[in-house]
Amino acid sequence: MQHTICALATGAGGAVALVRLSGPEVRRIVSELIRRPAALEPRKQTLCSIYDGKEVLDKALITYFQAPHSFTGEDVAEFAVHASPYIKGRLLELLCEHGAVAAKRGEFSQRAFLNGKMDLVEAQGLCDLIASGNKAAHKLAMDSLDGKLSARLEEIKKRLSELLAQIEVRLDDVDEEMTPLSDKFVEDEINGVLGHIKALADTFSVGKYIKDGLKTAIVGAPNSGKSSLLNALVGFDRAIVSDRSGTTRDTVEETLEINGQKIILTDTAGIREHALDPAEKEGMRRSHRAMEAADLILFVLDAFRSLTPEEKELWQDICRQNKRTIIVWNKTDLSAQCPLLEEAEKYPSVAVSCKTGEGLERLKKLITADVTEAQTADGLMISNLRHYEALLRAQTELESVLIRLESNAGGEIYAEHLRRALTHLQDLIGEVTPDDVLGIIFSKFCMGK
Ligand SMILES: Nc1nc2c(ncn2[C@@H]2O[C@H](COP(=O)(O)OP(=O)(O)OP(=O)(O)O)[C@@H](O)[C@H]2O)c(=O)[nH]1
Ligand SMILES: [Mg+2]
Repeated sequence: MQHTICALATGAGGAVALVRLSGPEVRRIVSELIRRPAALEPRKQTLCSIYDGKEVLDKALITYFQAPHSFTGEDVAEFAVHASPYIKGRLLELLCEHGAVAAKRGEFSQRAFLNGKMDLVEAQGLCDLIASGNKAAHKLAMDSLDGKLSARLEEIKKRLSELLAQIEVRLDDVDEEMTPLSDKFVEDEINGVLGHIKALADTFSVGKYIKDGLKTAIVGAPNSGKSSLLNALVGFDRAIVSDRSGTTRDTVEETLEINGQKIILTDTAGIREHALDPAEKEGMRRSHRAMEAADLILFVLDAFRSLTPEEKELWQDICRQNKRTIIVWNKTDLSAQCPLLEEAEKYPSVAVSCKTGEGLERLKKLITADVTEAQTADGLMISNLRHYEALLRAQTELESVLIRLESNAGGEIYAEHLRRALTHLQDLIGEVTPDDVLGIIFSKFCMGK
């Protein structure tokens, strides 16, 4: 039999806290604590005294949800108690003294999943929803939680299953009474499904930024205005600005929201050939590290002066990294003309002045441009590495069918690849996922969820 589990579902602070209890013993445990059997009516809140021995621990609002009409699919009670650390802690102790056990991370969600209340994609959406800190991340999580993403995956699975059935039925047709499937038909079907899978997988590059934030490094020569740019974008004096070269030593990080998206902005030490001291040298090493870790590079140049040899070298270095990069010509209040930069036409560029604020709105649009472009037609996106990898595996199997078609390998082989592709999609939704993997996935959820 399943244990009855309990946990605090709310964080620190506040006036009211929520304690959750789920499992077969909920009615008994609650009745013992409130000393009023039969007081619980499903989906109704009841004000009850919770007894700790002879004393009343608190007066709580208890909501009872009867199985299977609850979040977990089991009997559930939620106690809204006063948020004193003593009351919260003692209530959990009392619940355990009466037979409940402390829930593991994500255990309520895991039970909801096991009882068919939601699939793995929806459960992940729920976890992301709780963590979402901005509008874009919220939408992404909501699409996953309310089943839009699962519905798309089901459609893909259905199409593949139908194709597989058509192939398998012909494998059993020893008398060859059925018309064979043409290679063209199989190829078209596979290509159709591949199109959907690839479109979804392609959104990962951006989906993960929406969830985790876009790591953006501001790099360039000393005095080009990197720290000024950081300050202008975040809207306050975060980093020290001065007219002396080599002001910034350590990297300075700030998280902000641009057009509803999370951006993790890092200002770095200016790169030049000769560092004044070991601290500046270490600063430059950190600049390179930030550049390597970044998803997006803002290369800042002083439009007022021509390029130094070190700047040219740094630019070559950036080009070699093959990363999303935006060229930012700064100080356009001093000069209307930007010096020539090799291969600049390959990258988006913008002229700004950190002093007057000119061009900053355009820069912000460029920073978030990828997200607007990368969405599928209906805005569905994936942001989870596990989902991405499962889609890639399914994609590889389908591409194998296309290759095998060329050598006329036969239905047995096509069916095998299709079965494997389907298994990867089922794993994504959680239909065939082994228990230990489920345990790992749910252990990343928060307590009380
Ligand atoms: N006129 C003008 N001056 C600017 C602009 N942006 C920055 N400056 C000035 O340029 C100088 C250097 O600016 P910083 O932001 O400290 O430059 P940095 O790239 O961070 O320099 P390091 O930290 O030394 O690498 C300061 O005197 C700023 O006031 C601008 O758009 N226009
Ligand atoms: Mg600086």
